[in-house]
Formats: sequence, C-alpha cells, structure tokens
Amino acid sequence: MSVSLFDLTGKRALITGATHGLGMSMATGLAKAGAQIIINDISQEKLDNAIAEYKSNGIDALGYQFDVTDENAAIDAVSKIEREVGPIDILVNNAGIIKRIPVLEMEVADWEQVIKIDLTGPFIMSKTVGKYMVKRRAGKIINICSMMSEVGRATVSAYAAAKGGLKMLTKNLATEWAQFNIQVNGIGPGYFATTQTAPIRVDGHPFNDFIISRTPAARWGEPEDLQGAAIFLAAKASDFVSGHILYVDGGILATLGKASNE
Ligand code: NAP
Ligand code: GCO
Repeated sequence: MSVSLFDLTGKRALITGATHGLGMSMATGLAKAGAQIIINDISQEKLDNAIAEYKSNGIDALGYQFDVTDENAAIDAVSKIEREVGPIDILVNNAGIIKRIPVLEMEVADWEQVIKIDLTGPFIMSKTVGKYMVKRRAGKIINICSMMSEVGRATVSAYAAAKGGLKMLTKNLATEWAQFNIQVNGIGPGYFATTQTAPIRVDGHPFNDFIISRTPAARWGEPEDLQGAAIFLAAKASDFVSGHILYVDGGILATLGKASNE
C-alpha cells in the first residue's frame, strides 16, 4: 500500500517551546497529519496547562520540561523520550526569544542570552536527537528561522544574528547528515500574531501599520498558516528537500513594497 506523501501516522514529533504560539500551532498540524506529539517547554506549569489544552482539542500530547540550552538536561530528556515513548522521527526546533534593544544599549548578557536560546539551543537539540537519527539512518529536523534570517531591522541585532546563524546551521546539518537520510530544513515565518509580537502589533502602533502595508497579503500571519509547511517538511513529500528555508511570510520577502498611491 503506498504511503501518503503527507501522512505522519506512526511518526513521533518533538516540538520545543510548544505550549503556545507558533510551536503549539505546528504541533497541532503535525498531530492532524497523524503524528504522536511530544512537546517541551522550560516551564512545567505551562506544560501542564498546554497538555490540557491539546487534550481539549483531541490531541494526546506528551510533555517534557527542560531548558533547550542545558545540554545535560536535553540529553536526559531525549534519552527518556526514546525509552518511554519511542524513536523521535521529527524534531522541530521552535523554542526562542527576542530582545528588542538598540545595539549601543544592548548589554553583552542580553546578546548572549538570545544567541544561547535561539542558536545554541537548536544546536544542542539537533546534536542530541541527531545522534539517534543517525543510528536509525532516518529523520526530519525543522529549524524555525525568521525573516531576520535574511534581512535586518533596527533593535533586533542579536535575534537576527541568531536566526541568520540558524539558517546556516540548517544548511550545514543538511550537508553533514544527508548520508544518513536525515533531511534538515527551516521554516521562516514572516510576522505572526503571537505573544512574542504582541508589543509591536497593537492597533495604532506604527510597526503594526508598517507590517500591514509592507506585506502583500496585507495582514499578520496567523499561527495556523504555518501548519502546512510543517507537515510538508516533516513528511515523505520532502524526502529530497534539504537545507531549504521555506518562508511563510505573506510575500513580504518577495517585494520592495509599493508606493502609498499604488
Ligand atoms: P513565543 O510565544 O515567545 O514562544 C516561544 C516558546 O519558546 C515559549 O513556549 C517559551 O517558553 C519557549 N522557550 C523559550 N526559551 C526556552 C528554553 N530555553 N527552553 C525551552 N523552551 C523555551 O514565540 P512565538 O511567536 O510562538 O515564536 C516561536 C518561534 O518562532 C521562535 O523561535 C521565534 O523566534 C520564531 N518566530 C516567530 C515569529 C513571530 O512573528 N511570532 C516570526 C518568525 C519566527 P516560555 O513561554 O515558558 O518562556
Ligand atoms: C520583530 C519581530 C520579528 C518576528 C519575526 C519576523 O521584532 O521584528 O518580533 O522578529 O518575530 O522574527 O520573521
């Protein structure tokens, strides 16, 4: 019987930082495609609340609390998942933070925290889960990059550097692990309506008006807009796709923008 190109039945997916926002949406999409969902968060309380929310939506998610920047904790948690749940087929490195501070005002500690969570975290998780995928000669890794993997904007230097590095880590892992039938890709969301962007999305905020005018789709992304890309990059359909960053951005990266009278 031919396997559907987008059917994830029998697959296990670990999504970091998936107690809400884009991570929860992508996890929900993967579950809809048949995957067993395993979520992570740094907060046990948020994990507990999220498990209940997934349950209310008909999804039996499993939760593992650890900090993705703590290699020992990640090793212990992944080993536990592999023993208790089964082989991790799909890893989504979604956990991330942002700090909006001009360079001249940014403390090195702020810079280092963003780099640690947004870039070193995915490195640690990829290395930790990749060890098992290499042995099995099969796996899918999806790194959640950003428009800031391609373009800059004032006040997000650490974030852009981390997400630009995550794009190149994606390409390097794709290169190193192709021989083990592991596909490593990225998703680059545009501007999405989550708690992370809430401060710059309020009605009347100049940045809100800017994004609406700068995005050809003329709207902020909704978390559900990412589900198709996540399913594609987690499924058989993308077995010959690797090192690719799939931008889901309403067309913003495709355009110079338009004059106000166009
Ligand atoms: P969010 O609402 O801030 O969620 C981020 C998640 O990561 C939270 O669950 C957070 O947990 C978790 N997290 C943070 N540090 C962690 C750590 N050290 N270990 C484990 N989990 C950790 O962000 P979002 O808007 O959903 O974005 C999710 C991802 O997409 C991020 O990588 C972000 O950079 C990226 N992205 C977002 C947008 C956008 O417009 N929203 C666009 C492009 C890319 P706690 O809540 O417990 O701290
Ligand atoms: C910002 C936003 C962006 C988005 C996203 C865009 O302050 O510019 O938070 O960084 O989160 O990364 O792709």
